[in-house]
Formats: sequence, structure tokens, C-alpha cells
Amino acid sequence: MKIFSHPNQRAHTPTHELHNGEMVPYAEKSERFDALRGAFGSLIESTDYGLDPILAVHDADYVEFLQSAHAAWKEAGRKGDAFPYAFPVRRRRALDLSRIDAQLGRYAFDCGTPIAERTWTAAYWTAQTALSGMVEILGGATSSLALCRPPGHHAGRDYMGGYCYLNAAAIAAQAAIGHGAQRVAVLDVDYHHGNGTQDIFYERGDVLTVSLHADPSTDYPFYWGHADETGDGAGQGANLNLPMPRGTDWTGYQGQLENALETVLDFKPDLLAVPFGADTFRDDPISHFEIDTTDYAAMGSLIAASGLPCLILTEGGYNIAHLGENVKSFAGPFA
Ligand code: SP5
Ligand code: ZN
Repeated sequence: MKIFSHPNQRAHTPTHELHNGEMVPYAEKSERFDALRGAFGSLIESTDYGLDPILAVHDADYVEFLQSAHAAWKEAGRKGDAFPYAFPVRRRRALDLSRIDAQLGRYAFDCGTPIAERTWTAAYWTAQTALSGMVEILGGATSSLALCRPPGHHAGRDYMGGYCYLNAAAIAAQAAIGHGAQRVAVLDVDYHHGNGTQDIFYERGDVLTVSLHADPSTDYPFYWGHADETGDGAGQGANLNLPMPRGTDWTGYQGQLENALETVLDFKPDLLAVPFGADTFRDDPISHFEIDTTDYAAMGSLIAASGLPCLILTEGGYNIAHLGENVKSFAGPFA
């Protein structure tokens, strides 16, 4: 299996996030990227496919915002990382405001996703890494692994959140459609609901989105990920959420994964994208599932047994000491 990444993905280095009313050290550290890369022997440097495949998913004004936000923040005389603090809530009319604080609120849905000096560079290369992995699949490989960091699955067409800026899985899925795939399935196995991916494809019948995650009535991102969200319009029936309670271990998870795979196979996709989060790990510092390192091999086996060409993309996973071995365990069963 070929494994893709790019050194620039390390460039994103926020220091803090707002968590439970306090500024705490940022959990999505660049050391995560070193741990991911360190777990694998031979890595391939991602190819640059440019902005077009990003703009096929994300709005141009949002992309321009990501590129310019930190410079605007500095120009306003601010120090450190750019944070939003005021948001245009329901029923506010759309306003195109230039003040950086108004822009940050417009394009963010939480206060845990700061923009640092080189956030754009790292997010851009995470997207290129996902695209490089997808090109490998489109070229006939049965699997590939994209070491994506910063992660992507919380980012929507025009918003960031949950440590995510550009939705790498969505960009890769859309690129596959652009290269002639008729149907693509996205099977999200991060601890948190993949709200951005769900949103991007919610009204589309050609991309199935399935997510297994902690119940959003107790866990982030709260406002998406409930079982009754099934898609809309042409996408009706093409979204499946499988929320699970805190404390879920592999025994509980396995049955839901089997249900998810049944839905994936019924959809008859040409290929599968799997945003994988090792934050379901029993010793993850911010999450509450009980999956073990060896369980990830069983998880990978079940998914690989679908026989579908599969792009794996990394998402969360905040126990840095175990991150590399957990991803390696999951990817192991794929040919
Ligand atoms: C991709 C992904 O897994 N995003 C998860 C975002 C979760 N954000 C809400 C939880 C924040 C917990 N922050 C704790 C920081 C401790 N240093
Ligand atoms: Zn997560």
C-alpha cells in the first residue's frame, strides 16, 4: 500500500484552543504528524494538484478567507492565532463584512479551530495528500493511505471547525466523481460525527456518507450526527448516522460497523473513502470509546473484506504516543 504525506502539513502550529471555558494547549499538535509519519517506513511525497479540486468542494470566498485571515489578524494588531468570538446566528441576513472578527465568525462554527500563520499551507497540503491517495486508487490500486493532518471531516463547504479547515475526504471523493466514478461511499470512523462531509453531500445521490461516532447528544459536534439525518432531495437515503454511547468498545462497535458496511455495499460504490480517527482509542485524551490497538486490525479487516478499492485518510487521534501504532494496526489488513 502506498502512503502519502507532505512535510508542509507540519506547518500548522496553533498553541491553544478554547475548551470548557479555558484556553488549553491545542490537542491537534504538529507532533501528531511526526507520529503518523514515523510509524511507516517508506512515504511518498504528495503531488500538487492545485486549487481546482479544492474549489470543486469549498466556496471560493471561504478559500480566500483561509488564505488571508492570519495576515488580516496581524494587520489588525493582534498577536498569536486568529480566533472567532461572534457568530451570525439563525435568521441573520448574509453580510459581506471585511472586519477580520466578522469574517472569522462567519466562517467558523466553534472556538477550537484557530488560524495560525501557516494554517493555509498545511491545510492545502493535507488536501493534496488526499488527492494523491485518490489518484492512486483511480489508477487501479486496491488501497492507499493519506496521512492527513490537519484533519478535515468537520469542515464544510464554507466553514471550519473541530480542528478542520479543508475537507480532505470530500475533496478526494469529489475528485473521483470528476474522474468518472459513478458512485462514491465515504465511511467515517472517527470518534466524532463527520458533519462537514455529511453537509457537503447531503443533497447528493452519487456520494453516500456513513458515519459511526459518539452520540451527538453527549459529544461534539452536537448539532449534527443524529440518527434521523438521512439526506435530502436527491440525497434522501444517502446519509447514514450510527451514533453510539460513550464507553462503546469493539464488541459494541463491530455490529454497527457491519450495519454500515451493508449499507455501503447496497449502494454499489465504485470506491470507498474511509476517514479514520484513532480518537476512538481507549486512552484518547479527549474522547470516550474503549477501542484497543489490536481492535483496529479487526476494524480494518472488516472494511477491507468489502472488496472495494479503498482510500484511507487520517482524521483525529490525540494520544500521540499510540497514534502511529493505531493507524498502522488499522491499515495493516489492506492489501
Ligand atoms: C478531527 C477531530 O477529531 N476533531 C475533534 C474536535 C473536537 N473538539 C471538541 C473537543 C475539544 C477538546 N479539547 C481538549 C484539549 C485538551 N488539550
Ligand atoms: Zn474526532
